[in-house]
Amino acid sequence: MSPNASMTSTAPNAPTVQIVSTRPFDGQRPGTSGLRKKVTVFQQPHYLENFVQALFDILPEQVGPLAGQTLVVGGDGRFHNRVAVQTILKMAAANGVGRVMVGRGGLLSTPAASAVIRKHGAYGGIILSASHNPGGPDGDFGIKYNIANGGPAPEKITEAIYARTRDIAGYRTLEGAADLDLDRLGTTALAGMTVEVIDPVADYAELMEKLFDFDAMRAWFARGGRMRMDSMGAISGPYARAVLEGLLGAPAGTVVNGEPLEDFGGHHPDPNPAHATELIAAMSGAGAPDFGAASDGDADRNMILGRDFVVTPSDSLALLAAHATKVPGYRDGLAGIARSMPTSQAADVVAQALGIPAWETPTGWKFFGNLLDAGRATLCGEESYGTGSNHVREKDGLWAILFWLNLLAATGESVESLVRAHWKRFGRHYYSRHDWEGIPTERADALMAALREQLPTLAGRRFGALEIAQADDFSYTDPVDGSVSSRQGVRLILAGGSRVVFRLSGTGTEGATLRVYLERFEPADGDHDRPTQDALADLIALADTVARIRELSGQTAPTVIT
Ligand code: G16
Repeated sequence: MSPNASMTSTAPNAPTVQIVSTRPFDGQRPGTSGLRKKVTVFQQPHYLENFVQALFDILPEQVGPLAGQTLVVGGDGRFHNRVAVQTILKMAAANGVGRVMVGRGGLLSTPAASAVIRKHGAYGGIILSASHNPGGPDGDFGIKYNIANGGPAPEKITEAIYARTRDIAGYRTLEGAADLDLDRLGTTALAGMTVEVIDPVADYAELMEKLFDFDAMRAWFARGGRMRMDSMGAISGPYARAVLEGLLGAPAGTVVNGEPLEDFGGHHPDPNPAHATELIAAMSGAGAPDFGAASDGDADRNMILGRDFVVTPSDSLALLAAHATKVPGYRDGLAGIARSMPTSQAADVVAQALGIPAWETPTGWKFFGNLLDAGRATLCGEESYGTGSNHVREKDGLWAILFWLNLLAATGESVESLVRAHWKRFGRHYYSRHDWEGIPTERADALMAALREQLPTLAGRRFGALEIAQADDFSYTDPVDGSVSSRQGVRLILAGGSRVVFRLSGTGTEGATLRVYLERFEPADGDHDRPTQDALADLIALADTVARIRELSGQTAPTVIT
């Protein structure tokens, strides 16, 4: 026993509960999606433990008694995942949790964790992931808590965790407990807590079979339909292989980079045109497959491609919504469509045509939870390559990919022809996001402050042919629980509906990332064939003029354009 620990239970030869003294760490406030830091930060003694204990400390008051309850635990398999799972298991036992369901190897994709929480009526779950951020010893790690509906904890809970991390003085763990074998399915006991190692894929695959027309998709492959699914060395691999190559009979090799690796095999598992370059190249030219897709580190994001054709996430959401009734799980129609504020308004146009509500929420999947629980939205999506529905409470990469595959199979169309027909019917929202990464935090804060200061003076100002009609800082009042989230991004709304949005990322781990979101609408009978950056050129110039990005960031160009 370490000198700064005290025993509270003394059964001979059994692990005993120990309370370890600790001191608060700065900066344990969860961001857009949990606490994300460099692996080396998480490797500091007590760092993870403090956060987990803070969580266990606040849950009884925020949610209800934790003792005897079931928690789901798993992660995306990145470096430090196994170590962290063992730490959490011991702390869960020491904190009186009744049962933990953990994915084999400590693995669970984010959407699968959500599915398992919901199916088994768990109290909640702990997901270990830094999503699309790079992995490996020098990469990133992360932890987040999901509530009983399977979705990310709302701000009330994440703020309570943060508050607790600031005055934490000790954490509970087990002394004398060996690490558990997580690689064998089955049930073991850990100091009075049951640990059930589950197949990470089974519950998820069963759910997909309920939602999609597996016969039609099987027939699409049998007719010679060709697909390339790039798992980018991350956790979607086992899920995609089981569903596509297993249940749907896609040829072996349809899933590439399908082995989840601790460093993602050196991939930056961020499925967008800037990082999924292997896939973009493979989808080019006459011999390319019909359908291309990729997913991220924890399998909740998706990118959709046709041959020589990239679909924007905003268009993807709108198109899935427009065709939803062709898919078994959505045959009865949609209750509503929700999108994050910076996501293009393409989905709103579809919602209007369908006569259903369109919801606009702040960035962060957690904001969709109440709308889904209340039955006010069925499909949700974000410009950051996230799409999902009420089947779980996370965005779901493979679900979106199967939805597209189901549409290809049901319509006999190609990805490109579906998108072009969509634009012809609803108009096209040209869309791009410019990321300015690695800005020193003080500079980024100063840039946003200067922008906010100008807000009252911007409406009515003209920039060439463009006129700002409205300028504000987005604030959201949740229609279900009335909670208010303010300062969620600066919006410049132009006469005619084009938009420029500025916000700082809440998921980065180095300096600050300024995101500039650009959107311009081209009506149904307009020109849909312009290169995106050309179509947005005047908005890009306006963004730089108003926010003085180059001057205040000290950088000359965006680092990533998607
Ligand atoms: C998370 C959130 C998303 C958000 C994205 C980007 O995704 O769940 O809702 O859109 O981050 O956030 P930001 O712009 O603040 O970096 P993920 O896939 O990283 O968990």
